[in-house]
Amino acid sequence: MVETEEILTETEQSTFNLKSYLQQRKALVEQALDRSISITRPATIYEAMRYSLLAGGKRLRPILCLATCELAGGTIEMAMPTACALEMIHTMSLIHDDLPAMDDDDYRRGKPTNHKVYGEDIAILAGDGLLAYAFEHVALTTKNVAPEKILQVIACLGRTVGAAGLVGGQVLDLESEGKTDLDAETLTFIHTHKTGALLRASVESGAILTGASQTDIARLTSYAQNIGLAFQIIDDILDITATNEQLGKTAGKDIRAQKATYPSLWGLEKSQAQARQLVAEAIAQLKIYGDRAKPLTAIAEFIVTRDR
Ligand code: GRG
Repeated sequence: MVETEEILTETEQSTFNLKSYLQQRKALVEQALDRSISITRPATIYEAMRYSLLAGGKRLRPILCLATCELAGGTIEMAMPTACALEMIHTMSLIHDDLPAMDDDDYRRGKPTNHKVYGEDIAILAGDGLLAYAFEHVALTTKNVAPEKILQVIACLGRTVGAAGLVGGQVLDLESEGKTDLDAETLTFIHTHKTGALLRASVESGAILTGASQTDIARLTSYAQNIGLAFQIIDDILDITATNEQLGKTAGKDIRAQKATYPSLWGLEKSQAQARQLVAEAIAQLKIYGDRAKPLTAIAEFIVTRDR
């Protein structure tokens, strides 16, 4: 078991400026996303795709991919197409999750949801368009990476979005609606698939692109699995403690829907402690990389301290 206090104190003492790092990386990602899709005919679908893709958000998944690629000896340029694809996939999952047939929400990233602006039919197709384009974008625009590594990344993304990943997690989530007696194992299954899988792929793909060894990929994947679960626990906590304005989406939905969450199973305090422990375990995986791991270490810390 890792000593949480010891690791967090070390991180706090580091001189790494996470705020400016995140701002700078986010700006690079936003620029690349803006360039990735232009409006052509039929304009409606391209506008709907761009509406959600460029609506903001923390850009955590692309930033994780870029940071892992750099840690493993690669460059931002090598990873940017995959980073953009991860954000396209994430955005499509938000568009579909917000649909009336799914979580039914009107508000996302501080704006009306895609179907509220473009209608359900176009919102479904905007999600489909983003999903398909994510794969095309990686295949066509990745430079200075061996073709077999690009193929591996494409396979990793496919596994992540399908029934073994996001789709499977979403199905179990839908089937669990109204069940207040959900056990921790089922809840963890839902979240490792629905939320954790894409965070894991963000880190794994960044490492794959550089030709990292299986040992490094396994170590970095373990980091990602821990932060993925911690991310969801904090998401559940923020749903209770934060405002609509803070989150840019509707807060308090889980309690209103009587949904089983980590805080409903364990309470707020134990959930917070569990998230901190997971982050400590994640950071422990990075120790071997020394200063090169500062960005990933600081991002893990950000996951438990974030307020939106
Ligand atoms: C992938 C084919 C395919 C279908 C989608 C709808 C669905 C299947 C899955 C739902 C996935 C989902 C919405 C999970 C929730 C993940 C989560 C915690 C999102 C919030 O992420 P943030 O806080 O959001 O990073 P921003 O807006 O900052 O990017």
